[in-house]
Amino acid sequence: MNIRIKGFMMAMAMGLSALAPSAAMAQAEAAPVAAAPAPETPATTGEAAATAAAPAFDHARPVEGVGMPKPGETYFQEQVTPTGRYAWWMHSYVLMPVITIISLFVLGLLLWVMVRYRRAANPDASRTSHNTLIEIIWTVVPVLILVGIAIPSIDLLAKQFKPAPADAVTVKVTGYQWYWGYEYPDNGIGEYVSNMLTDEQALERGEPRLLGVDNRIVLPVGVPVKLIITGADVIHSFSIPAFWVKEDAVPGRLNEKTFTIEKEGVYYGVCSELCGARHGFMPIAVEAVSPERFAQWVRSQGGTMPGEEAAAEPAAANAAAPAPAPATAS
Ligand SMILES: [Cu+2]
Repeated sequence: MNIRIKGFMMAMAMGLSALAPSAAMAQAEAAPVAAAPAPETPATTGEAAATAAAPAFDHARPVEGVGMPKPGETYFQEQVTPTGRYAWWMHSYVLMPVITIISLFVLGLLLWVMVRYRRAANPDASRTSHNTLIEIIWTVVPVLILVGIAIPSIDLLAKQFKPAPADAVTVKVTGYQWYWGYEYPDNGIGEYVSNMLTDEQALERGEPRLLGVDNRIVLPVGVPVKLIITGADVIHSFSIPAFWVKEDAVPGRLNEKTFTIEKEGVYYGVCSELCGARHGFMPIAVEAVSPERFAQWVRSQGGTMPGEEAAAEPAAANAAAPAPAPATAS
């Protein structure tokens, strides 16, 4: 019997290791993040925007433990969006206490019944089958608990799916096998591709392993952001734990996600829907910067800010005929 189980386990283990050799190798040969030269300050030195012909933009360096998982961590990342903080509160101060109290209460009842009414202590069992008061209590109390949970829960849901205001910064996110494409339709920035860095590149740039990318999404803080999320081939899922964002990227469908980032920094996420062989190697990196720096980045990519066009138009109208030609930033 024992031998048979052992044999089965061995076969399972061998089968599994045969299935995922590349992942195992990648794990083995990789250097740990901790070995990277720890970027103590979020200095803006180093890597300039890769292919920008326009003014260069210095990207921020990630800060160890911010916007990324920490070693040994079992809880949520620190939330940097209002809905994220609300959801965190809901989880930590509503759901967890309710779950804990109910579990302990039921455990206590079970232990009490098992000890107090065991056959040795209570040989002559009661034949009672109904008790109106207790039946009302065990119907009404759970209903009240559920209503109490439903109120903040529905409120949170409504906040998460509130449509973005018209002036929100819009990014179209497309999931591909196996990388992400980002486009800023309102800023005239066409789709660019974001790929994972190799272990060597990540180490060199002080980026976390398996999370660092060559081209990040850059977003302003304090401004509503609207993501339009879709998939090009199979279903992917765009997620950033620090924003409490996780949205499926489905081919032929546009999903929307709105949030406002409150703190500057670099935040990481991963594809969260099994999408094929390299599902585990299509990370997401968001660089949250001040609105001024965001405008700077947009110009460095050859794009324009919607405000710039609006400011230029009245001037043109005053000078001459109502020229419809949009101003182009240089
Ligand atoms: Cu994917």
